[in-house]
Amino acid sequence: MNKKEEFNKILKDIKSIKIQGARNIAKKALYAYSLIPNKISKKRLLSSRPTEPMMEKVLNLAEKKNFREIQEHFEKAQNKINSEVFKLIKNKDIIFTHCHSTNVINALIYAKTKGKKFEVYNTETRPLFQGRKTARQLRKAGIKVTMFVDSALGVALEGRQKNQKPNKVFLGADALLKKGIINKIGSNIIANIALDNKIPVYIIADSWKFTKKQIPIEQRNLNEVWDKAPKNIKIKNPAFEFVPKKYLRAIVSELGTLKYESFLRKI
Ligand code: RUB
Repeated sequence: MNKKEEFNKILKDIKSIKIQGARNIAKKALYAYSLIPNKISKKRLLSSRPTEPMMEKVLNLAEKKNFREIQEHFEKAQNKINSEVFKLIKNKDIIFTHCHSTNVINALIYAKTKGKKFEVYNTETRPLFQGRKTARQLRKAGIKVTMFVDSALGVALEGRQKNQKPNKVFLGADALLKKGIINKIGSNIIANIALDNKIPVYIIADSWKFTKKQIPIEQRNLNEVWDKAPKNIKIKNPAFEFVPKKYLRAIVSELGTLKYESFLRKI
């Protein structure tokens, strides 16, 4: 494959969600940009997933800085996040998560390899089922996983018996904003139900996802929801939603485990 073909393949994989999650997208976009570093390729990459400020951050940096230096940030930040999440997890925890977040999954796997005993509840995350990817990766690492259909997330969070009720929610984020965060559609209702059930919600996210800009919510292809749907049926397929900061216990980033206001001051 020549550079142009490789660039186009990455772009296609980002658009189709084969490469997904803010961190993976930003990492791969940086690599793709290194193949063809010009304004047009930057523009094409940025328009592939509109709700991804981390991708914009790394591509802006790539115009001025050395690629390797930027690349190193991902691992360094993840290591710090891992040690912060390790401190949060207690033995016998049931941790609820949604969609597929590499920041969350890496931290859970790290905690497991360092001996923490906990289990995970997750959602399948329709329409593209990123929850299956999460379940597979966690299971492969030896973590007990129970997956729920999305519409059962209330049941999952409420837990029929005390020992079945999640006691922490870990969500990733695509964007960290002044007033709250943006993450996969469903995150806001999860945060609401968690609050009603006194379950703390932690956002596990690299601080490079922070932006002062207004971030559009990506509307995805309707065929993802219902391929060849009858005509005259309206379908909505928003990929993400906003979660206000009042629902969040803390943000766990490479800057530490911080209350939202402290995180904002630090960033
Ligand atoms: C993925 C998603 C993830 C965030 C954070 O959505 O909502 O929670 O992107 O992920 P999609 P990470 O599958 O539509 O990209 O921790 O990997 O940056």
